[in-house]
Amino acid sequence: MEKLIITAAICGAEVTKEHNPAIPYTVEEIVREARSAMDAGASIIHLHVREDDGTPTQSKSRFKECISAIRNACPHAIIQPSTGGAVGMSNEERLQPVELQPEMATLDCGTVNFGGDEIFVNSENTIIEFAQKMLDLNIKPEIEVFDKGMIDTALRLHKKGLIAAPMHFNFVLGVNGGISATLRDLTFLQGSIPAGSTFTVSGIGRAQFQMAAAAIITGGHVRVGFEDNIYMQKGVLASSNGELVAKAVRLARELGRNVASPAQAREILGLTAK
Ligand code: KMH
Ligand code: ZN
Repeated sequence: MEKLIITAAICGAEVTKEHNPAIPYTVEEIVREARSAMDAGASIIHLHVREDDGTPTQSKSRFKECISAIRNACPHAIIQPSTGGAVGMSNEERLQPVELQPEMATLDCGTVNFGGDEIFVNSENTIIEFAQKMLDLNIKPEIEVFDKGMIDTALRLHKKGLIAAPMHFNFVLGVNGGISATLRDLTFLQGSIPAGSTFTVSGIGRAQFQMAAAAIITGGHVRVGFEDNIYMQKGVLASSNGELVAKAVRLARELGRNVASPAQAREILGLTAK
């Protein structure tokens, strides 16, 4: 089986220090968390950034500052900025980090309820605009899938030449409003993507490590990190993203799957370091 790529979603846009005091806001904290994840075995840093007070931002200059500081500390990391940002941001705001021409960026392929009154809006025209921009800038999209129809949308865009093959998907399971974190639904998603594609699995909350184990044994890749889950186990907060990555590495070892280095991850994903 292909080596396992571990992505660390170190920050997110929604979780706060009130949930877990280790959530990073400042550049220094973001670097601390990226380094802990890379040292533990991650290859990809899925990156959201914040103002120093924790407010989520998609500011190009804040991303530039954080990316360059992460690169200094972890020169091999694959840095994958979010173009999802936070609920309610405009397309223009959300797209700013792609102007920095990262190797990868996220491409959210549909609208989803996020619980309560929160709706994460991605109209078809938005998805087309974002896909075209990434194609023009030679950025590999990670196709974010919160529900099965989002795969179908990505496949339609692929047919129109807006997303290149081989495609890379992130199955996010367990968001309130999205597909559930069950083996049945994960299998359904896995069976719905074209041969030759790669996929990562992000289980939300307590499903993080159950879904990670399922991904490890079925040839998928794994995302862990504070964006999706802040606990090591019920009632025990993780002290760092590195702790969560280390648990994914232990699972992989126990299940007989080797973990990819960043160079191996680039090879698997067909990336050329920029
Ligand atoms: N924070 C969510 C609204 C992404 O990174 O592309 C969107 C999100 C997905 O996290
Ligand atoms: Zn994200």
